[in-house]
Amino acid sequence: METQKRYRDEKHECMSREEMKALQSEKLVKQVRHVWDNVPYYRRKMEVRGLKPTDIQSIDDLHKLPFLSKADLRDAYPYGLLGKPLDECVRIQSTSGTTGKRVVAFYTQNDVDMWEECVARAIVAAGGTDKDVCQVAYGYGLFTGGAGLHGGSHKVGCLTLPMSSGNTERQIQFMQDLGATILCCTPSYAAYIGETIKEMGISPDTLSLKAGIFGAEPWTEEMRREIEKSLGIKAFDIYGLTELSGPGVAFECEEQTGMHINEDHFIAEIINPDTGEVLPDGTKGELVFTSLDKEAFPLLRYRTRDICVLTRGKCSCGRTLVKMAKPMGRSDDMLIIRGVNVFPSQIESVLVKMAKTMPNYQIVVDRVNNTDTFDILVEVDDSMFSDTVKTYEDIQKTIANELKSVLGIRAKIRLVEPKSIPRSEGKAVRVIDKRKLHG
Ligand code: DLL
Repeated sequence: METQKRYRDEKHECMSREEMKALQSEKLVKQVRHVWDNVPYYRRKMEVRGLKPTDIQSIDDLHKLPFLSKADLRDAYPYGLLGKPLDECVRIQSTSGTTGKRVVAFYTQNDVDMWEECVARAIVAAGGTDKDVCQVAYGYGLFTGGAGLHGGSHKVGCLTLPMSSGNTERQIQFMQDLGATILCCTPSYAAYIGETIKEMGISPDTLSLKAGIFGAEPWTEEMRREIEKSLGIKAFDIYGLTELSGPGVAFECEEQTGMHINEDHFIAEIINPDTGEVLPDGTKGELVFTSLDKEAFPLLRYRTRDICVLTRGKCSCGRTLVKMAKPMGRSDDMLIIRGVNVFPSQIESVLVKMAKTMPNYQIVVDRVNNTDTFDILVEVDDSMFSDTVKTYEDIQKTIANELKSVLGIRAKIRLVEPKSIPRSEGKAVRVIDKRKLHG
C-alpha cells in the first residue's frame, strides 16, 4: 500500500489546471536557461530567431521557441545536444531505428530517477503494487522498454522478472512457476505469447496474470480485446520515446479513454505538421514535447512525428493530467504508393473488419519497371469465410475491393498459410519497402 500511495503521486497527477500551468511555467523558465547555457546547438537556433531566455516567462511563451526535429538529433549526433558534462551522465539508451543514424539519449542519475518514477506511476495506474510479480519481456539493452519497465517495477517494489524478449516457452514457464501477475512487453509480443499459450494447451485461467502493460508500437482496440482474452488480463497502453526518456511519458488508467501524459515533466502540444501552427485540444496533429526536468538530454519542442489528439476533461480515476489518444501511426510511417498516401493503420482497420479478429499481415512494396507494386500478405483465418465469402478467391476479391474504396488504389492480396508470417518479439515489422533497399 505504501508504494502504491507513493507512486500514485496525488500532488502532481491530480493538481488543478492553474497549479499545473504555474508549475510548468516555473520549470520551463529554468529549463530554457539550462539549455541556453549548456547546449550551443539549441542556443544558436534561439539566436537565429532573436530570442533570449528572458523572452520565455511562462508556458504562454512556449510557441516562440524553435522546434527540434529528428534531423537536428542526427546533425548533433552524438554529443551535440548534451546538457551536462559526460562525467555527470550515468547511462545511454538508443532508438530501435534501423535506417540512418540511431538516436542516442543521455541520462544523469536524476534523469533515470524521474524516468523510473514515470513508469512506476504507469504500473500503479494498471493496478500494480509491491505484492505483484512483474515479468518484463520488453527487450533489454539499448532499447528503453526493458530498462524502463524494470526500473519502474523496482520503484513500485514488485518482484521483477527481467526476462527480456524472446524464448517464448521459457517466458511461459516462468510465468507459471513464479506466478507472474503483470506482463510487460510489446502488444505484438503479447499476442504471440497468447497464441503460444493456446497452442501449448494452457488455459489462461490457470495463470496468475491480471494485467499487461503494452506499448512501443501502435495497436488497436481489437488487438487489446484479443490479448485480454488469450491471457485472461486487463491490458493497459503505455507510451514513450527514447528522446524523452523512454516508456512512461504517458500511461493508461483504468478508465482507458486515452493515456495521461506526465505533464509535470513533459509539456505536450499538437501542431499542424505542415505549418507548425499550434492546434487546439481535440484537433488531430503532430505531437510535440518539451522535457521540463531532463538534465543530460533536455529537448525543447521536440517533434515526435506521432499523429495524435489531446483531450482534457475529468477522468474517473481522479487524475487531471491531459490525455493523448492512441497514436495510430507516425507521419513518417506513411507510404507513398503510385503517388497515393497510404498509412499501414488504414490497411489494418480493413483487415480487422474482414477477419473479425486481429489478422497477421505484411505489406510488401517494390518497384518493377518504374511502377510501384503493392502486395499484402494475409494469413488465412477461418473467420474470413462467411455466407457470402466461401472461397480463397472470394476473400481476396473482397479484401482488395474494400481496400480500394478506402485507399483509392488497388493492392494485390496474397493469402498465405497460418503462421507463415514471422511473429514479433519486439516491435512488429508490418511493412517491407523494397524500394528503399534498391535505392
Ligand atoms: O518505444 C519506448 C517505449 C518502450 C514505449 C516500451 C512504450 C513501451 P522508441 O523505440 O524510441 O521508444 O520509439 C518511440 O514508438 O514515437 C511512437 O511512434 C511509438 N510508440 C511508443 N509507444 C506507443 C504506443 C519506445 N503506446 C516511438 N502506441 C514513438 C503507439 C507508440 N505508438
